Amino acid sequence: MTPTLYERLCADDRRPSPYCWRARLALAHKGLAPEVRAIKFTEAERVAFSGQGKVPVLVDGDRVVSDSWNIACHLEEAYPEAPTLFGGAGGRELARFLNHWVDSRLQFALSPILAPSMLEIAHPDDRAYSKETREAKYGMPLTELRAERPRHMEALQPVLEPLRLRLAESPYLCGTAPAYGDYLVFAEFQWARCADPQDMLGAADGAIRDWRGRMLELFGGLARRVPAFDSAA
Ligand SMILES: N[C@@H](CCC(=O)N[C@@H](CS)C(=O)NCC(=O)O)C(=O)O
Repeated sequence: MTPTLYERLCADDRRPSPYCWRARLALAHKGLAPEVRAIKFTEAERVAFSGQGKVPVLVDGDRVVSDSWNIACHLEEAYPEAPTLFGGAGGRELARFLNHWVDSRLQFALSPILAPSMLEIAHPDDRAYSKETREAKYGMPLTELRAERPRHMEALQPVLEPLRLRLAESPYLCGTAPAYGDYLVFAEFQWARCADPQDMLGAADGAIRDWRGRMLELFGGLARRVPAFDSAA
């Protein structure tokens, strides 16, 4: 039975949510092509059956799984014959650590850069909600946050350093082939690529750029073929 994935919908059919990209890529890694149902921020009631209001939500047979990490763990357990996402118990623990690093460092650094762009690509029905919640989060109008972009781009630089070092020595974060650790990190760049016309990477980031290009080609160009800005190709 085909699984169903609920994910975020923005204007012009954009799908920027990094959490949802983690799930999309994890499903593809397991050879699964879900039916995707995209919902607006103001349609949280459509996933209320999962006991919460956020996406991604996966419905796989009689299982309803919310939270991208829970989805990855479910897929690893439910599809043991398909390629592994974590490479064993130790790999899973390390991926969980990376999940926390991405959420608390990489995403934390990207969020103030991307928040004003997210308002620009918000679905028309979600604009008021997006403006109100994001301005409350940052404590300032998003126009003022945009003016601080150079400072936030500078703050992003040390956060990218572990990626520069790792990708200078290996084609993928997880080694010779991509796995969940790659999807965790790549999903953040895919978020940026879907939301913002300016590339987040600079002159020092050749190795990250090359890896991002390889990630865009995976699974028949799954991530490349969605509406996005070409500057981050
Ligand atoms: N820890 C969750 C976070 C999920 C999450 O925050 N999803 C966003 C995707 S856009 C969401 O639904 N936000 C709802 C909101 O901000 O109102 C995960 O890893 O899946």
